[in-house]
Amino acid sequence: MLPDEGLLNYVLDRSYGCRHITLIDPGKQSSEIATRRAIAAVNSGSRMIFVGGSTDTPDEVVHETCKSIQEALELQIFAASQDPTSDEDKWRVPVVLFPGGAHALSPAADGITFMMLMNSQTRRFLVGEQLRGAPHLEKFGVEALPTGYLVFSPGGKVGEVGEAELVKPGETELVNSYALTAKMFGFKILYLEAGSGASTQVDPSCIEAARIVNELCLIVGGGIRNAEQARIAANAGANWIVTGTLTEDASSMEELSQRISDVVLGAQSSSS
Ligand code: 1GP
Repeated sequence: MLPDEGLLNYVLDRSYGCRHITLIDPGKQSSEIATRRAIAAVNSGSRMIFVGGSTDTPDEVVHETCKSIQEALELQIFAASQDPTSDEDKWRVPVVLFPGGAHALSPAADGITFMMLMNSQTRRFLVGEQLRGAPHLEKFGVEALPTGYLVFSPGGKVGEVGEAELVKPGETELVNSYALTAKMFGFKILYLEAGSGASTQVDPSCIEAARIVNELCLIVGGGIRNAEQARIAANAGANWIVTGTLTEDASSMEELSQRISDVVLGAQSSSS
């Protein structure tokens, strides 16, 4: 659901401190399960839903998931509007595509992280997939969020598929150069990614090096599983923290809600 201030303003707004994104991979769960998880995540404090992740999910599956999550959020907004004690705005969170390529698109999404995989060694992920996807997005009217995407070691599947020259811990000057480059290209967002299920999160000194470029909104994800890790990333300068695996391997909705509440608290407890 589109927030009142518009998608980009909502994403760039720093007045809420470090916020949390739940990543739902439609290739790994039915749209019903994805929707139940998204609703539980928003109820526990997530302020955005990303849909995507896998590299081989067909459009129809992505669309079904986006549509189903949007309908469930609308229902929650309606229910909240009937109850004076409940907060309607809590449910007004955007559903944003986080695509693995030009195939995973849906007109039911509020926007898309329109990304250049900046450290890819192949044209396909620098500009090729984008070239194929842009006309569809234009037709759908899905808002593109201009995003630089930088993959750190260990990098996981995205590092491999994207043929990324992985950034290593401590390469702060390199990260600063990437951040400046992202700004000069006109990107509003820089996503620092360690890879889904990564054994180590993005090195906080690298987050700090990107943070020096104050104009950029920093999204940080990959391998974050608890409040302390979220706090570390937020303290280093993350504006948003993404978690995916945390949601997908929870054994129940209660466990999922507890895990997300913890990470949200960790992100919010940051001193920066
Ligand atoms: C992957 O950054 C995201 O693109 C989330 O990673 O699955 O490790 O939370 P996790």
